[in-house]
Amino acid sequence: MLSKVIEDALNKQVTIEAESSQVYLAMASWAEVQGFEGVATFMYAHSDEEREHMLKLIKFINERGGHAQVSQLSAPPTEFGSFREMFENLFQHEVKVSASINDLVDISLQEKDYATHNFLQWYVSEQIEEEALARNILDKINLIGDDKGGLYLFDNDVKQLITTA
Ligand code: OFO
Repeated sequence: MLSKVIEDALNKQVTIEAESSQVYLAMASWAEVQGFEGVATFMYAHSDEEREHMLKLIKFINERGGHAQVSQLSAPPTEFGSFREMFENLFQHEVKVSASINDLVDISLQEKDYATHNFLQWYVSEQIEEEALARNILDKINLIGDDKGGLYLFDNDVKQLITTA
């Protein structure tokens, strides 16, 4: 059975994952409108992944006797300026998500809820991967700079970086 403190904290994370999904969906739509099909495909897939992260939390909360809440979400930006700005935004977003997962791990220890602590380890590993992926993409974008041909190739290649977690 979840304590109220843990249930509330997990529900806060449900909202964060749902908002992540919306942010990446907005990025996908922006990239698609700019004609960058590869980046759009990458972002649509990433948005789906975040929805999976949200669903995993919902199932866990309900399985443990809590009640997962579906709440109102804040609207993501609609413009992202450039690839660099957009992926920088994605990286910063993931850093914030990692901080919130770390807080959750901390709360689970304070509450001596070892089942939740164990469940959260999946998110801890996932965040390491997601931050590394975002950093890797940013490095590539920085190498390309403003080279149009390079951006075209990047758009083509980025689809291979789609993960399925
Ligand atoms: Fe991007 O890993 Fe969930 O939020």
